[in-house]
Amino acid sequence: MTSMPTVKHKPHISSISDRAANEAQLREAIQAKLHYVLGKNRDRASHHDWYCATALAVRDHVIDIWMKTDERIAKQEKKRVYYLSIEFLIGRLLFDTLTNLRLVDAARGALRGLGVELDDLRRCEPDAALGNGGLGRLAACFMDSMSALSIPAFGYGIRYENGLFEQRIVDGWQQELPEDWLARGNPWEFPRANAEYSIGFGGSVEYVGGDDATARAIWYPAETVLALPYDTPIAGWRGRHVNALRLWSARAAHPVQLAAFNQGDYVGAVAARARAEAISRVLYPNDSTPEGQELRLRQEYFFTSASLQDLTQRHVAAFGSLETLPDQAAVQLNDTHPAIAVAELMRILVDEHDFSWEKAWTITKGTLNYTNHTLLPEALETWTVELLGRLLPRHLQIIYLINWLHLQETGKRGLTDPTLLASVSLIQESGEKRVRMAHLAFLGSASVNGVSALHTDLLRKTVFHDLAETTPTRLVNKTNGITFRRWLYEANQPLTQLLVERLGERFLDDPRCLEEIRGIADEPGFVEHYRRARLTNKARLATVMQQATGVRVDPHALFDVHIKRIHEYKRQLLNALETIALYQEIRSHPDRDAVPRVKIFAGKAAASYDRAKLIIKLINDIAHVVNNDPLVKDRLKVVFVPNYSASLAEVIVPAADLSEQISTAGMEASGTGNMKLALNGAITIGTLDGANIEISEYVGIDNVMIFGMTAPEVAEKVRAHFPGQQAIDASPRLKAALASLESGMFSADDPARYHPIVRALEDYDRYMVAADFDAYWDTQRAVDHLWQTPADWWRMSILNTAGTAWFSSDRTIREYARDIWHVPTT
Ligand code: 26V
Repeated sequence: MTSMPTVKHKPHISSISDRAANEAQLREAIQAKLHYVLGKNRDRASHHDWYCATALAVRDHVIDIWMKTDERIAKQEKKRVYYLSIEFLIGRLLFDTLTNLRLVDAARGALRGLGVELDDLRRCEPDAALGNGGLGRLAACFMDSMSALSIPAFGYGIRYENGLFEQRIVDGWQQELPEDWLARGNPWEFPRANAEYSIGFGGSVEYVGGDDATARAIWYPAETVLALPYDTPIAGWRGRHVNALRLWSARAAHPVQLAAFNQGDYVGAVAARARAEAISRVLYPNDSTPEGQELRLRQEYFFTSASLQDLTQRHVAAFGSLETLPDQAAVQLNDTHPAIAVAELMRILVDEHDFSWEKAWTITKGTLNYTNHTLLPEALETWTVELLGRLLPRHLQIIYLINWLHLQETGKRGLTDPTLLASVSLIQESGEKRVRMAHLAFLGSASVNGVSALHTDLLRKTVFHDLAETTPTRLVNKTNGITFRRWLYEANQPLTQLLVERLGERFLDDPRCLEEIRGIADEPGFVEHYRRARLTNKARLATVMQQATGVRVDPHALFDVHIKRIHEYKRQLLNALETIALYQEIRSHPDRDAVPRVKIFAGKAAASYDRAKLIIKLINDIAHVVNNDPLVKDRLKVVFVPNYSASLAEVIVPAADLSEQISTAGMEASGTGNMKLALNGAITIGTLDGANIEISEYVGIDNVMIFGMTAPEVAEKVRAHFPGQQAIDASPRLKAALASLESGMFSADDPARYHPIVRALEDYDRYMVAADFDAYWDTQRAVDHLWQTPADWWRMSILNTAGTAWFSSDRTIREYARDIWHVPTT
């Protein structure tokens, strides 16, 4: 693990002696904002008004630091990092910013003096849900860590007008409603009118000559869209450094087509505008297959081109020529969504800055880096040559030339086997010709990384097997991490307070000292406080769940938590089937004691993913039957908490006793929820998948509950098209659970509802739900047993908190900085 030093700088605002001054100053500032900016009278101000006034007052502090940071960076000519991501799942910013500036108590006091509770305001802020799940949340954690470590960085993405849809559960089914986070304004963003760029689409290309290997060209796009930047300051820990998250919004170059307008064609006159502005209208689901999504490709090119134009222009302004770009800029491509950057940077260098192809290629490969986030074949992006050529004709030419030179190079190395050449080609030739974006990103990057040890290992063995063979050092691992500021200090104040009491404030700066609590994992006083902190969090979650679903639960029961996107590979179905089996066990032994358990589920399914939506309905159907069965009493409760979000996770994570990380081995690239839950002391029940493996290494294999097949075992069964029927026949318990689904026990209104699920398992158990069922059941019973020995349970739980310091995104970012970006950190 790389070192995480203690505080070196004078904190901007932190000491307790400053608190009274800060409080008085903040109170005054909040009142002034309410009065002069919002034009509101104190007596008539709503919670939302107070929220806005507080955000604006806090923002002033952020701006002061932001300006100083910018000055410092410009003066020192530091290398900059650019993080390109089509998703940033930021969540709320008020409390986060207050935490990082160490102003929480001052703000609380200031507001109290005005008769307002900070915690009421906190909930007024809508989540910036500009992401689907792990990938977007990782980008947000990285933004926090880059600021914390004083890395001069920009996040670049899209300012979606509608973030991830709102999920309602109606009669057990998911319904999607549009989300409208900007409806009441956004105090955190700054539009920057001085940095707009034109983004071209379609049209034709004219050659104007060049060196041997290339021909410089002029692209005449048929359509131009404007990219307008909105900057959100991201304040780092202790307010030492502020970076910008720059999100692009699409505007039509010509809002109204005058010719059409003058002819009375009012709809036609604004049609181009609607088409242009659709680009930043709505976030796409990342986990449904992108079939014919022209708009998605437009989004990808739109934000990639705007970002590259912006950063190259900044570089030229400072250094005169793009020749030195790799020395001054490191660009990280978050998955393949910005992979068109490889062709776009080449276009900028060759067509606009007159570089030779060879020189341009050296600069491109020295500047770009790529992170892969999935192995699932259906998730690897490809675009048909037809669509790419129609939308980006110049880029397709560049891609073909890159490929031609790459295949020539491969041939020169003596690698001439046609199967090998087909596998390393940028163009997939089987069926309709498609461009492989992961291959393009791989070739155009200095460094390519996976997001957990297992994932990187599998990348080397599968997707990039042949590409990595010729450039073995290009592929590296950077295991994901999470920001402890949001996921411990903010989300779990009772536990944080206890840890500060025991370890001192230094723990907030250097979480590695969490290791020290290993020594007190058996100390009754500490255990009791740790347990009470959890109980406080569970009581809070119980209230939230009752308000949301009407289901009452006992905070003393075991809270078994499965929260993430709903996807077959994440196996919520396995958990649901075990729930049915557990219910049947309770019913057949009504007088036996059982460990009281609350099964908590939350997560959204992509709107078009029917099977995932059926699984949500199944969980709700099971909940309905179980929760209303008087025989069950408090032994089992099932809750599906609607509308999962970053903010909801902040309430659920600190209240979890058990963390469900049960993806089919080899399918979850890393997972980051697993880290959040372990840090907060939940014990993992999980497979040997993604970062679960590293979690079990760091917390100790005896402190996690591992079960199920390994990735190689799964791969073999997948190859053999494993029929689940075999496993079902061997497991009376699974058989009984499936029989109850077949009989309509959980769907009296539609007895056939779950037949497709049963049939699919019997036929081809692609996700090994049947194959892993018995192992999962047995491990759950071992969990019951452990719960009945509280001393062991709490020891194990504490050792999870003690052992997860390595999963701080500060550690991850230090590794990126050292090995990929080559920039210093504090
Ligand atoms: C995309 C698709 C598209 C087609 C249908 C199936 C499918 C399934 C998953 C995806 C997600 C692709 C990228 C992604 O979000 N990966 C997630 O990245 C996280 C951060 O590295 C990581 O923790 C998760 O394990 C990984 O799934």
